Amino acid sequence: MKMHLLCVVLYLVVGAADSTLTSQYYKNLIHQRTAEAQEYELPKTSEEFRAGVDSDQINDFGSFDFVIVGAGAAGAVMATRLSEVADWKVLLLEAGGEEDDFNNIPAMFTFLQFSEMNWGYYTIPQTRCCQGMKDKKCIIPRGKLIGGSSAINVLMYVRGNPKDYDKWAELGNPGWSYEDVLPYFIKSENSQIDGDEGYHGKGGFWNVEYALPPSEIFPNFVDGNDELNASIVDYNGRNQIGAAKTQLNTKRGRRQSTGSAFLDNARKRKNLTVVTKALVTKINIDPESKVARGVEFVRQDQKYTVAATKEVIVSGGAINSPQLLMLSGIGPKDHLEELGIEVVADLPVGKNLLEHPLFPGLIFRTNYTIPTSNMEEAVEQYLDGMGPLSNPLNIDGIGFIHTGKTPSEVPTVEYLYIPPDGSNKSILSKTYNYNDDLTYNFLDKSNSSSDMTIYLTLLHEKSTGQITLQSTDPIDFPNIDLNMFAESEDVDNLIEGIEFVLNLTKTEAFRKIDAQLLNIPICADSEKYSKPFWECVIRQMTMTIYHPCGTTAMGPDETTSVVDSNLKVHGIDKLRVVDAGVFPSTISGHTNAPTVMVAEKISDVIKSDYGVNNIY
Ligand SMILES: Cc1cc2nc3c(=O)[nH]c(=O)nc-3n(C[C@H](O)[C@H](O)[C@H](O)COP(=O)(O)OP(=O)(O)OC[C@H]3O[C@@H](n4cnc5c(N)ncnc54)[C@H](O)[C@@H]3O)c2cc1C
Ligand SMILES: *[C@@H]1O[C@H](CO)[C@@H](O)[C@H](O)[C@H]1NC(C)=O
Ligand SMILES: *[C@@H]1O[C@H](CO)[C@@H](O)[C@H](O)[C@H]1NC(C)=O
Ligand SMILES: *[C@@H]1O[C@H](CO)[C@@H](O)[C@H](O)[C@H]1NC(C)=O
Ligand SMILES: *[C@@H]1O[C@H](CO)[C@@H](O)[C@H](O)[C@H]1NC(C)=O
Ligand SMILES: *[C@@H]1O[C@H](CO)[C@@H](O)[C@H](O)[C@H]1NC(C)=O
Ligand SMILES: CC(=O)N[C@H]1CO[C@H](CO)[C@@H](O)[C@@H]1O
Repeated sequence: MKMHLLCVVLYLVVGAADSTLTSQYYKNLIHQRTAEAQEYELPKTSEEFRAGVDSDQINDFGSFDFVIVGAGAAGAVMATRLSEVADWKVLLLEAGGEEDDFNNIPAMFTFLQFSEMNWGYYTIPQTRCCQGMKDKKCIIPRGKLIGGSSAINVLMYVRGNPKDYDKWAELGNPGWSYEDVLPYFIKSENSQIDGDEGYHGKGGFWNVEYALPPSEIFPNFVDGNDELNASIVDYNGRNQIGAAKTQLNTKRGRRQSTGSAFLDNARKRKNLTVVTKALVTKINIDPESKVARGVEFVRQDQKYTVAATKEVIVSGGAINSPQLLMLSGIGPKDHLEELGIEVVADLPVGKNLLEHPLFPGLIFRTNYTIPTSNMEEAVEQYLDGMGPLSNPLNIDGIGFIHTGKTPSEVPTVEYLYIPPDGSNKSILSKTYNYNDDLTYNFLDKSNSSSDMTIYLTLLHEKSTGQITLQSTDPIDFPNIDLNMFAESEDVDNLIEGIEFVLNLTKTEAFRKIDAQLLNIPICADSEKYSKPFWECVIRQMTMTIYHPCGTTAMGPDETTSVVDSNLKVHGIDKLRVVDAGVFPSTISGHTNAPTVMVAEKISDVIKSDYGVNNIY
């Protein structure tokens, strides 16, 4: 009995000391890494690989059944699923490093963009969009670590609309209708939410939950939508149009990248080799037979070649995969010849860059003020799986509407409700890359204790951009031309979205907190709040919601697509692209969950191709 009591006392003392230590550890970690981010200069090239690229000695890294390029949202899932097959040897090559306790804190996502976890891309100077950004360049963050962009993203779990996938199938891609892909969304998921029955998985690798606690003014969002007759929905369920609490890929308040959710379950397998800090510079393709034989990569100043006996799987993401393909001779003939690259396959690689524009210009002063909190409390709450550190951007609620005259179940615009969170927004404004005028005269005028923001995302943009090579040097960044708002229809749809948000904030529910639009101090040549005014503001202020896709689109036709419906590169054997680049058309959601779905599905296709039975 006495012994027992002693144990309890000891446990309590040691446990408490432990949690103080942990709490101190997190406070120091946040302090140090946020300070580093403030100072960090984004790189201009992948310079750390220079010596390896220049080395003229090639080492042999051996042979694997599958070589996967990139451990991102798709690559980590591919490696996890393919290494389930005991007699397959799988190699996963990742240019970045490991995740850590810092990137796992959801609210630190803005700081990750100013660290080695981000490749560091910007667009080339734009003419019709990004006009309010420094040098007219939008920032294009991309994860460079295990988990890829899913390790630095905002963690919103938004699958898109059933009709989006039916359209993929209609475009000539059998097997991609909603009915076909829904089982794969469900397979990955471990849902903690009260979603529609039949649409959610429990017991999958990937957790889905709500951030806790909701903002005190979340009910205003619900009531305001209700006044406009927008229903409350499970947007990943039966009906997407309406409003809802945000579903997040966190687990007890911590980030669930595909690295931690999927790959961590597989890394101890003997048949899976994961190599970090390895930049793949070329896919080796036999020019005669057009068969992919393996890849070349550089690591720690050394150059290697590795053979893939079954397949090379490129999962570098919608920006990097096109670059790697083009460096390897797969791309638009004219562009490759211009750079002196021998053409292996003439395909529209890098064209059809789709991206969801994000308009962050609607900030509202309210008479609600959030209670002050401090880092101490925030860390304690985080250790309990909740609180402000668990919520990436405090996007408490989201909604979907269809603008335009004809009703439709497919939304055109998404709105994201961000109540005041009291955070220091200085790093957020850095992620916008706004010029001094917009920074000082607009963003800096907002007060994060009392201002709420409603972001707008255009879901089905008509304008497309393009990825091209800047040079044949693999450490050079690709050229990213977003080309948003080339089509005026995109501007019109976004303006309707703005009108909807202004209507929403004039409801009784939002009048209760006296929501007033913060002054937008630009575009003074046009009458304030007229259509030309909004068009001008949109072209200045709109950034992206970080959803590039479509650059290696799937489809049956080699003039308009790069891969077939099994994601095999047209005309090349033993080579697939599996990442967000293969989306053939836009989706009404965010891109992470669909990318994971794509990888889940193709893993089964590959298993089936090689006669493996444990198919889902
Ligand atoms: C800041 C941010 C916020 C976002 N927020 C959300 C959100 O809230 N919800 C959502 O659904 N989506 C969000 N997204 C988008 C989502 O994360 C991506 O669509 C998704 O991760 C894309 O997966 P992918 O596999 O195509 O590419 P990635 O996840 O980017 O993976 C590519 C991987 O390949 C590696 N790689 C690339 N080239 C090479 C090479 N040559 N050699 C070796 N390795 C290489 C990269 O380092 C990376 O790890 C966000 C993205 C960002 C950047
Ligand atoms: C919402 O529906 C009610 C009842 O049908 C109707 O009276 C009201 O005008 C509608 N409001 C809006 C904004 O459409
Ligand atoms: C916000 O953070 C920046 C950068 O660390 C700092 O310069 C600024 O003073 C902070 N602002 C407030 C209001 O604390
Ligand atoms: C922000 O708003 C709060 C609450 O209204 C107020 O106390 C604070 O002084 C404001 N801060 C600034 C910088 O205006
Ligand atoms: C905004 O409200 C006005 C007045 O009720 C209505 O005519 C208009 O259609 C609404 N706009 C949108 C985009 O919902
Ligand atoms: C906010 O403004 C509304 C509308 O004017 C008013 O009814 C409410 O009492 C105000 N709340 C606070 C806290 O000032
Ligand atoms: C090719 C290869 O390395 N296969 C091994 C995969 O893992 C199983 C079980 O761990 C081994 O038995 C195989 O030899």
